Amino acid sequence: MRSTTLRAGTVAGASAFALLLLAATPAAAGGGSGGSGGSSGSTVTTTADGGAGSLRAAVQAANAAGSGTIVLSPRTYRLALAGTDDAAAVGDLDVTGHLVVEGRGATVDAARLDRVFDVRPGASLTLRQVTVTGGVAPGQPGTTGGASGGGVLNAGTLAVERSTVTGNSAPRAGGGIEAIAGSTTTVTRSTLSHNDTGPNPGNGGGLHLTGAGTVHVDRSHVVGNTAASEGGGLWNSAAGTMTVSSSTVSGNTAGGDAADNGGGGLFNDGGRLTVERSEVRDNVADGAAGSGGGLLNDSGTLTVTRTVVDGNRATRAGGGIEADTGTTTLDRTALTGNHTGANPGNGGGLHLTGAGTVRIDRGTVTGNSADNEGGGLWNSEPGSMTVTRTEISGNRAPVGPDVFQDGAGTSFTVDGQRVPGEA
Ligand SMILES: [Ca+2]
Ligand SMILES: [Ca+2]
Repeated sequence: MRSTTLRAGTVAGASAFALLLLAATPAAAGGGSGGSGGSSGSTVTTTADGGAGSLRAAVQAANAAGSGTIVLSPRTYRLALAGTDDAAAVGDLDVTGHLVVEGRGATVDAARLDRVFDVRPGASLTLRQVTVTGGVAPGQPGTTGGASGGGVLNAGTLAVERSTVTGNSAPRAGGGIEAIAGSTTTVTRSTLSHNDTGPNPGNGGGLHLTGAGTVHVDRSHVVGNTAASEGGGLWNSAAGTMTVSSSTVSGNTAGGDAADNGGGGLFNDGGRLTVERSEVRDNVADGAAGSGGGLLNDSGTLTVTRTVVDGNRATRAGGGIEADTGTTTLDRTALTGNHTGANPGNGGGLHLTGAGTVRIDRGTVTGNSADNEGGGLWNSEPGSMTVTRTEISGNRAPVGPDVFQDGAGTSFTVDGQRVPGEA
């Protein structure tokens, strides 16, 4: 599903993308260096929220100086000043310069007063060894960043390194992190866990990208997040580029009821999503007609390489992967032990809806099950599905236990042999 809110963000973001990128790139390099010339090095001496020696005062000082590095200690810094602003005086910690937070095991808890960090356009934030928790996104859907980004809202450049974003909420999108148009987000050796989003509409429990931006998730864990509609773990926009490498996406849930809702682990809303050398396990699309327990590619370009998609389940179709038109490519990827059922329960491993293209090469499709048709792979009547050099065995379904071609379709081949259609 593409809500009006999300579409509006995409259109507005596309025009601003180039300008923001130009503004953000040189500055980001300075910020990433840990604060060079003109930076303000602030020592935080109290966990109190506000006043001399506080985290809030240090953020404000770095904003005033244009850049800075803040060093914390392994204690909990709990926000206590309610209110909404973009100057770090109250509520979330707004970053307007180039800030590095060396957490050294610190926790920053927004105590559900606001989100935790707000990276403003053109600004940059690097979080190292920080736990970000207790954030709730303020505002209304339909405004820029409104009701989005419970832990962090990123309109600039965000690097999350060896950190944890956990237990944050957003009504619209991005329970853990919301990245908006023109932003760059990297999550490295970090964990996004137990964040949630919804119900308005509720996309991207762990992380959500609106509009034209770039997200890299590397050597990280996306675990136990929940979205009311789409992308329990991660959600990529129509104009977005998202890459997930050497990471685990597991135990996430998407609850949307429509056939094009779901994507328990990851949802691609028409953009470019690449998943490589990763594991997508035990995610669920549990809405009434929820689809794509592991991944849902809604009319975009999905490439999955050297990845295990295992133990995911969906109510309607595509226990492992749901492809809804678009192009889906699996290379040296295992679809194992995924399940779909019972409404209607087609395509336990992978299901293609509509006139899309699926290519599977050098993979395995084993031990998947469907309550109705195509325990392993299910191809739509107008769809094209080309499978080569892949083991397909031990899948279960009442009709077409391993493979199923719907109706009069003629474009499902396994090593060049056409799979005959069934009504
Ligand atoms: Ca703010
Ligand atoms: Ca604020």
